[in-house]
Amino acid sequence: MEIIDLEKTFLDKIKEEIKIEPKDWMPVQYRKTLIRQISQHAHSEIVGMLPEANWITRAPSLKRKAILIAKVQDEGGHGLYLYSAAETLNISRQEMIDLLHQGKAKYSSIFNYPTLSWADMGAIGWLVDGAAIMNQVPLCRCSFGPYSRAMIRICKEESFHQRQGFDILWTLSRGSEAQKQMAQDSINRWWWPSIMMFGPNDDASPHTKQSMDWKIKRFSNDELRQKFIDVCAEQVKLLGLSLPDKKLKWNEQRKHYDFGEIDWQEFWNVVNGNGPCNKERLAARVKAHEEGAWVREAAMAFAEKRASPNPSKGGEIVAA
Ligand code: FAQ
Repeated sequence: MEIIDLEKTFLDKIKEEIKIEPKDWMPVQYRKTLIRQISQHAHSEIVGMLPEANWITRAPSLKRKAILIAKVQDEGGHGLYLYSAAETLNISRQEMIDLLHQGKAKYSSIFNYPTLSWADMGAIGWLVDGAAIMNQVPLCRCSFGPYSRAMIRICKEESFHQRQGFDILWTLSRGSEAQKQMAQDSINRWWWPSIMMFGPNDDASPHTKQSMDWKIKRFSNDELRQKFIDVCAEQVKLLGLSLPDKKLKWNEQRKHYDFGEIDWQEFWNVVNGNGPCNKERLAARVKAHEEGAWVREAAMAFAEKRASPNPSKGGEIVAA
């Protein structure tokens, strides 16, 4: 088939909401965009384990500790489904991880902030997982089959994470004055970085238009950010706490909350590697990867042993 026909078939599928699968023809740039976005997303899940893992040993009860361990483990699982989805686009996991470790691949800006108090586990669940869900539910309808299918399970788990975070803040907000203060301080620190997670404003976002035309993204960065702000502005009232934005105000005409100016200089500073914890996060990932080399080697040796014919059993393939 001529390229022009292949492209028409591809675009017809997009138009008719038929998923693009790994063996289908796709434009080079569509493949590149997906590898970029899915691998960035996978890296975010894996690096995103670090800020919360910091509190596992200091969770205030056995129940909270068990829930936090399960949550952090879920994030690791999300990273693995996403690396697998990206691998169907003809890039290896090792290549993706190398790019992360060399500082060439991005991961979400949010994970470069420190977790200073137990309340941060609540704010991360409520705000960071909340923002992740707002961004990721539309990705369940992404035009690329493996990514959209991975997102279905991820979103179910993220929604549990979001509720557990809200529950932590709810408990603190009904506790002592010091606990209430701790919750408020945490929201104050996590609010602005959370709304930066949606990415630059639409007019400064080079990828949005093409990604929306290809139905990789279903909503723009600003549309999703506004939806998130509208939801949080109401939910924070239930906690009896506030969001740190004096300009946050319901606009009856727009039927949305107006909000203050985002500090884009801070956002780009963090994205470009100069946030409060960028170096620490990357160093922790590189160390974990290096120290885990023996596990990968053992797993490979085991897989090879399982796949090799065993002469003592007449050449049949045996389970080790
Ligand atoms: N941080 O043109 P756009 C989670 C980059 S998972 C860092 O708007 P696009 C779960 C962008 O890559 C959180 N970089 O790009 C969890 C691009 O750079 P490039 C992660 C950012 O792709 C919870 C440049 O700026 N979620 O939280 C950020 O159309 C709790 C221009 O931007 C996903 O990855 C940022 N915030 O839209 C885990 C979701 N924003 O590549 C543990 C999937 C933008 O040209 C604990 N990704 N950049 O050098 C997406 O939906 C999109 O990729 C966006 C960006 C919306 C993030």
